[in-house]
This record gives sequence, structure tokens and C-alpha cells, in this order.
Amino acid sequence: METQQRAQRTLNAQTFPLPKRPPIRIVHLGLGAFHRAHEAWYTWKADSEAEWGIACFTGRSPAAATALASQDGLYTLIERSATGDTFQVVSSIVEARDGSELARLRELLRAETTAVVTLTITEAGYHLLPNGALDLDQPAVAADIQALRQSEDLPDNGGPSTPIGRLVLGLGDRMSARAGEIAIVCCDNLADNAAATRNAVFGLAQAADPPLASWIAENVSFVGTSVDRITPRTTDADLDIVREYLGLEDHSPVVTEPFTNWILSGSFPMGRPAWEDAGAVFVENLEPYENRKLWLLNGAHSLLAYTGLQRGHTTVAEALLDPYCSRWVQEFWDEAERNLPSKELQISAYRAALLERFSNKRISHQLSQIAADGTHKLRMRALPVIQAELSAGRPATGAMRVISAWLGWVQGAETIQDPAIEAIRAALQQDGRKRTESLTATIDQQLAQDPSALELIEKLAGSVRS
Ligand code: CS2
Repeated sequence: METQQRAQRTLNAQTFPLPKRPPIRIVHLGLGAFHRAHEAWYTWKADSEAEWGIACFTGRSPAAATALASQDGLYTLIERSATGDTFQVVSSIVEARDGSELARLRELLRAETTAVVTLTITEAGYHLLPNGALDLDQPAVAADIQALRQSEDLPDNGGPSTPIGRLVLGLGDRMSARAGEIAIVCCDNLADNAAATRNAVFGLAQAADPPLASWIAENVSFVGTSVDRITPRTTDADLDIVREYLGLEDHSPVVTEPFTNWILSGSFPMGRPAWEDAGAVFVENLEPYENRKLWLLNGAHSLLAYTGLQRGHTTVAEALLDPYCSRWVQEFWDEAERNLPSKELQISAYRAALLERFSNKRISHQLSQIAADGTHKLRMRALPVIQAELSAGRPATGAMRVISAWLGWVQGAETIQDPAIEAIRAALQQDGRKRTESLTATIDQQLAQDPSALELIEKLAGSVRS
């Protein structure tokens, strides 16, 4: 009896009844807090008739699916402003599964009713080379090519293990089932993320199954997006706050800021939710918006992470209070702004809003969370500004400081999570200028060949701790 009472107190479809659960029409790969604060929220908010349900598959953390599945996909979104919290129970996710449940993924991709696949698999999850092509030599990619070649015999032989490999497998099923076209929407912070996703998906199919690659070219619409909502990790204290508010146990709430933004470009041949009803914006040319977000928000995040961690700070808000860090952010933004169509993008207002968002002390956004996967992130966040400034004959001091701060951080960090960790470790075995050059090369080969850039990177490193 006691167990039953306790079970009843958990958030789920019984304790939180809804008039209708939507049918699955979206498949999402990369179930994490960001997806739940962003796309799942937009879908829930826009879909008043409950017509668009999402089936989510985890990437790196199977536990996320278990917790959510036990709550019938329901979870509380805590919007945390500088002055207080508001709560919403989001119900657009109707199925949550571990990414390895390939039979279910394949079944969903074979279904004509599935219209959209969305992705939040992190920048590194696409396995792209700096030139944008799929890195066929990466062991996980090579293994997926083998698995896809034997896809007739699946699932017994295990099947592909990367999200892109699994998606390509499912697209093969869709082709065989003649289930029609589909839109694939990238929601990761990559420059030109539609092209990046096309390169990864098409490149893998071409290596494993050329007829499938031709089908993809004809039947898949790759949609580009710029996504924005700062979403820190949930803490145990947040579980207590939700229990207090909801009177129910939610094992998987998400904390996010009130601000949210989603800009999309591309077509949806089989339809989509009316995301614009929840504030999403559809544009013809995504690039300026994408650059604004990647350079100003994400670039400043990385700068604050690597300088802030070296200066003893833990969160974004804390680092921004440090006059050195905040001056370096302004210096970097000034450079980035010179390379953006400032008026159309209302850069001054955007910068002011960012300062306010970053200063929200109630959002405890850990610098260590942002520091991960630096080689991939800095290629999108700092390198384009460096390239633009250097070709205009300017030294790019502000953007170069981001690279320099990363170099300083990897040389002292206890743990480094990065897809290029082996090359980073090898570079750390070297000394002096050779070390600077090899570390810089893990981000960009060309920059590593530029002696004056290396000199500036070394010079700036000295200033970070002072
Ligand atoms: C952050 C992003 O972790 C990171 O690298 O810069 O997750 C950032 O918080 C989001 O892109 C905000 O929209």
C-alpha cells in the first residue's frame, strides 16, 4: 500500500492526466536537457491540438531515457529568471528510449507518419574533418560503415553505434518501405549546420550504400537552424524545488533561462508543427543569425570558460564579474561585430541582452560544462572571426585570446573531454613554440603555420592569470 502511494506521487500520465497524447511524428536523436528545454518545449507550446509527438533516443546517457520513460515522457521545465522560477509540465515527448534500441528506431523511420528527424548530438557527434567532410578514418565511423554494409543481418551483429550511423540505417529502411520524403533538422551549434548534417549523413551512406546515398539526395530535406537557450545541468536541489511546487516527484526536471530563440531555414516535405506559434522564426538566409549566435554567445562562453577556469571561477556569472574576463569579452565582441551586418542584426541590443543573460546568478552555468570539446567548438566560435580579421589586416587579438586561453587551459586541466584528445596529449609532450604550434594545429592547421599568430597566442597566454 505504501509503495503504491509513493508510486502515485511520481509525475506520470496518471498523476498528471492530459486530454490527449499526440501521435509520434518526430524522431529525435540526442535526448538531453537542451532538447527538452528547446525543441520539445516549442513543440508542446505550438501544438495546441496535440498532433505532434516526439520519440526520443538517447546518445551518451541511457539513464536519461529510463527516468523519462518511467514518467511517460512528462517532465517539469523550470524557467529560472534572475528573480524567480516558473514551472511548466511539458508533454510533447511521448516515448523515450536508449539509442541502442535500433528495432524501434527503424520501425519509426519506416512509418509514413514520421515527418521530421531532429538532432542534438553535440558538435563532435558529426565526426567531420575541419574541411567539413566526414572523417572516414575515425574508428567509430569506419565501424559504422562495416555495420551498415551488413545491415541485412541486423540487429544481431549490433548495428551502427553513432547517431548518424543509426540514422542512415533507418533511412535505408525508409527507402525500402517507400515511406516518402523526410526532413532532418540539425539543432547543434555548428556553422551551416544543414550542410554539416548533409555531409555526415550523405557521406556515410555513400561509403556504405551508394544507392541509399542517391535516395537521400532526392528524398531528404536538410533544414538548418540556429538554436539558443542556456540550459545548465539539473541539480538535486532542483528536484526538491519541483517536488515542493508540483506536489509530485519528478526525477527528471530541466532548468533553463526564460530567454529562448529558434531560427530555421529549409523545407519540410511531410509537414511540421507550427513552431512559429511558439516564437520560432523561419528565414531564407540563416547565416547572419547563425554567426551572430555562434560568435557572440558561444564564442564569449568559451572565452569565459577557459579564462575563467584558469582564474579560479566556476560559473559564467562569476567569470563575468571578473573585470579582466568581462573586458576580454567586450574586446572579442568588438572584433566579431565588425564582421557582422550590425544594423540588421541589432548587435548592440543583442550584446546588452547577452550580458544580462550571462549575469543571471540563479542559473548556475558551469564553466567546466562549456569547456568540453574545445577543438570542435573553437573552430566555429573563434576561428571565423580570426580569419576575417587577419584578412582585413588586423591582428585579431580578441579572438586569438580565445585560442590562447584554450591552450592555457588544456596545459593545466585535470580532465579534458575532447574528440582530439590523442592529438592534444601528443602536443603536450612537446615544449615551447613546438607545443604551441601542435596544440593550435588541433584546432586549425593553417593558423598553426602562421608564425605571427603563434607569437600572439603565446604572448596573450601570459595575461590570463595576471
Ligand atoms: C555553450 C552552449 O556548452 C556550451 O558550449 O556555449 O551550450 C550554450 O549554452 C547554448 O548554445 C546556448 O544557446
